[in-house]
Amino acid sequence: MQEHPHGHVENTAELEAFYRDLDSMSTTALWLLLADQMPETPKPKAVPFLWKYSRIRPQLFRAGELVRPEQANRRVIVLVNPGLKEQASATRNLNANVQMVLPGEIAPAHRHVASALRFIIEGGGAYTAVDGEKTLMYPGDLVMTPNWSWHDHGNETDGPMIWQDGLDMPMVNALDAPFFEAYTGMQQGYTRPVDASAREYGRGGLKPTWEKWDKPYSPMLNYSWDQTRETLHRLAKDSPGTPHDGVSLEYVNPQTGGPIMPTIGANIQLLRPGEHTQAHRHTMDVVYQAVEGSGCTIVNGIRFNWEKNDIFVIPKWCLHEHANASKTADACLFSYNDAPAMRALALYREEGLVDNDGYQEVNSVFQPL
Ligand code: GTQ
Ligand code: FE2
Repeated sequence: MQEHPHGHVENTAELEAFYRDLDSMSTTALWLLLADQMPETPKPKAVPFLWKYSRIRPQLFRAGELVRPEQANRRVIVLVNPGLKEQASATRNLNANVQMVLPGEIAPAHRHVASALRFIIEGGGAYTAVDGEKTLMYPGDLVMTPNWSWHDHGNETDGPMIWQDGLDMPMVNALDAPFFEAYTGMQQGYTRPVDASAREYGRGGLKPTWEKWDKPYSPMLNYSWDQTRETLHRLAKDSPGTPHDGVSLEYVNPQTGGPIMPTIGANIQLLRPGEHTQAHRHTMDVVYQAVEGSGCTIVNGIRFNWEKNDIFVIPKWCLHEHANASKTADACLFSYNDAPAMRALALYREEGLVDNDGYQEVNSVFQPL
């Protein structure tokens, strides 16, 4: 490698004066910026990080005493990556938030161009409504709230309902394209039967011929945990999976076989007892939530131990490998990513670690806050 891949200009008094003159006319010299702005490989400001669910949960209940969704719009705790304090998000392109709706509450209807998904953590039977259809939510369900769809949440059960929200809001804002609209009234009109889309599109390989769906995202509102889990565990019995992610399945749009939304993709993966995957890296941000079992993920040489419901992030181009801590039980990880957006822009890259049989050296263990 050259010593200065971006070139190098030795500073002089004349150049200093030149830079000041450029600055005074709101310009600058590219050679001052090049090393920073065109690094040879991605240098994310975001850091690999993990939030313990056991620490987040009590704060959600505190928020439950302090604010109601009728005032706050959404009772949501935002996971802030220490490298991204200014934009207050979990990764450069994705928000990872945790939301709670208590019995009797309604989070009022609105829409925005930021796309969202929900991964259900606790409770059972509260609803999210999207464009006229309600779905009842249970732990492990993946619920979609795509770009510009009306949505409200309500809890008519007698227990709290908690889920993770994943949004592409930071990406939408980086592109200066946010729009938001509040609905007139708390709840939208419900025009379709509860969970209609799951009945129409939720049978792999069959879809109704009369439904004309031309939106750029999946018509499925809820990918139920029952079906996901059954498929995952069935495949894990006799499929090799991938060397980097174990038995990893993508949630897909049944119309296209492609990702569920144009900007956000989602996966569920299973690590078999004792399984330890090889390290790779890619140009997507990934937010993980542990769903079953326990294990660790090694990111850039740091070991992140996780157990059920913990949330952790892997920023772009960070080497990572996963290991199931148990020799007898499966471990499952849900994740979502910005790969569909990166692929659409021809920015997606991926590579495996070849040294040391694909395993990183572990230098430290992450200490959660
Ligand atoms: O539930 O509609 O975490 O609009 C952030 C923005 C949740 C929601 C978030 C939102 C929502
Ligand atoms: Fe929303």
